[in-house]
Amino acid sequence: MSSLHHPAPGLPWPVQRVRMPLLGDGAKQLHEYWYSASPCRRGHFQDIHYSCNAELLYGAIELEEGHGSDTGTALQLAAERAYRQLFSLLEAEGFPHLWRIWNYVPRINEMEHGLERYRQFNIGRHEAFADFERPVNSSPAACALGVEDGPLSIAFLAARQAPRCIENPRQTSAFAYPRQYGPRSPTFTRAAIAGNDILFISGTASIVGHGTVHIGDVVAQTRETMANITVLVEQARQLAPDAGYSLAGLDYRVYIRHAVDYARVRSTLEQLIGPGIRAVYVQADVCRSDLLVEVEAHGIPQANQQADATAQRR
Ligand code: 3EB
Repeated sequence: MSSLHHPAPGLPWPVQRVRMPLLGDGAKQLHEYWYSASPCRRGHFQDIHYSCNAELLYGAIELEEGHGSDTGTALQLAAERAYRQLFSLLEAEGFPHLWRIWNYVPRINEMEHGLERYRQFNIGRHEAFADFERPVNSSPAACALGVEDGPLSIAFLAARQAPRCIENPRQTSAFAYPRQYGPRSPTFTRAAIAGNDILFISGTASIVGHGTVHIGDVVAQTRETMANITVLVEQARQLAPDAGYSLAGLDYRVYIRHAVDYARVRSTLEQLIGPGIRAVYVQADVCRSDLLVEVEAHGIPQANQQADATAQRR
């Protein structure tokens, strides 16, 4: 394998580099790992680097934007190419079910050729879903955030087994957003329970129905976001009653548009979830310019958490 094309030279596994400033005065860098209890096989497929065991595949792709054409802008075509590669790999390796996708899009709110770049990204992504006959109403849990610069970066977890999708009754499903948010809808579900009851909460914001609420008020947006996540967790508890999901038991990633809002967002979340909240705070652009904050999370069943903790103490 050519190290030239490796997304993180020197590391023996696929890596998604998230180019976002960490907020607060903790570490300068953070690493999130997904461990497998069984040995993994590593490979690459076109521009994707991946690692898989018998059940699960984790992959990452970084694409530079090339040139636009008659059929689309450079970003639209890059998004389409990335998702086509991804779906082709999943078909070839037999991991048809996406559990979670992390999308990081450079300059996501910039207007270009008369269309916001997030909306261009949505056209390309939607096109690939259509071509591979993937129904958008069984889309994966996902997030889509803006970074200052760099390549389009997408990471994904896929598996042999389908996840259970959760929509939010307080929100219009994203794949059914009306046209005012762009010519093609986003393709993601609000949350999913996958495998051994891992809960994935997609990027969640201050949206009720399909409209942004509390424009200009970061504290109210944070509260509304948590109201949305609370409803998702309640539904997850009904689907997997033994998993023991709770707001305080999740691991959060919090994307804040303006670094200056960090203290207020953090204290709001600590009030709502508790001072022991496990959260990473980063500065990022959110995919609607009126959204000031977005929160995502994942949850591991309590029984597994205890097993983990026991293993760590040994
Ligand atoms: C929203 O609810 C906020 O385009 O994949 C959240 C999660 C958002 C995923 C995506 C977008 C995406 O519409 C934005």
